[in-house]
Amino acid sequence: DIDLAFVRSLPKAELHVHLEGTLEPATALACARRNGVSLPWGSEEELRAAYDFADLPAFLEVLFRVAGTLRQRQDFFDLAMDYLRHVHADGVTRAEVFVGSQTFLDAGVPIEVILDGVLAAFREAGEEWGIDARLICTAQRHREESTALELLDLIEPWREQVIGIGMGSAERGNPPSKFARFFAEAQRRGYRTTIHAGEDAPASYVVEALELGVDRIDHGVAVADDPALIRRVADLGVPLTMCPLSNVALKVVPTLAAHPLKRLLDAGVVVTLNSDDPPFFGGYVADNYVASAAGLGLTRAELTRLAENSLASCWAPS
Ligand code: ES4
Ligand code: ZN
Repeated sequence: DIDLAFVRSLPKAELHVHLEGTLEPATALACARRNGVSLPWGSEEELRAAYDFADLPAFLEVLFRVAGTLRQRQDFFDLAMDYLRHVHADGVTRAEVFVGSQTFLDAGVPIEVILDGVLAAFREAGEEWGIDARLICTAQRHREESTALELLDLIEPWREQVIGIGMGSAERGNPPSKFARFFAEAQRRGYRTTIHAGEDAPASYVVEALELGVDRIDHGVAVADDPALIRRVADLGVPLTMCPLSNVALKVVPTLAAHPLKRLLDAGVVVTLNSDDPPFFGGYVADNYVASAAGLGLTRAELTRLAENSLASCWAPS
């Protein structure tokens, strides 16, 4: 009896969403045309047909290609407004949003075009809808650590408008320990930190992530494979920003019924539900609540707890 109306009625935060991963197929094609960027997909149907991913690396290849169509300040502004309009209607009152600038910097987009476009939309959405949107700058782990450190220097003029630093991209072979100096430097500069861990790699990557002293763990699916780690994450109270529809789409779990989020919640872990890259994985944050409830038999009380966890796990002051 869990319907979208009930989930929408719950005040909630979204803490794991990649802004470039919210780009809808039709918008991407329009950006490509307007900005003179060539894509291997000519129509919305062709593009949607490419959203059939074998694994995380296969998805990232498509994502970085699609995200490469964003070039102008207006593209970033519109993308952020479209995302915030959507989740405001879904009952999201606070959002802490990842922006992976390195993809755009590679294409020659200046950092101020990216950050000023996004931040202007966050301000306007706050004024229009009362939603509190904050920026988390993410670095990509398939690159050298030095490039992540360069990103910290590049965003220095925006330090007061950046709530934290995160890290994504191809997990296996790029363990958290590769970025020990980067995370120490981000923390020294006063940022909160998070890292994708235990999505496409084993529990040992989550152990390494905890050793970095991060404030949240993105995904953390593999925590469920290690009873001692479940206890440690629960005792530390480090939130997991889980993304069930993403995990099914990228074959991290076979079905929603097999997702460990309920088991972790029952064990006292601070589990939150999020969308990751909504149009790529078949749903926004409210859809993740509804689908998880259907797959795992979650009660209204459990969904309420998940929403409360999300608000309690925000970095921005309430
Ligand atoms: C990701 Cl770098 C990045 N962007 C979007 N989704 C992701 N999942 C893992 N890394
Ligand atoms: Zn993610």
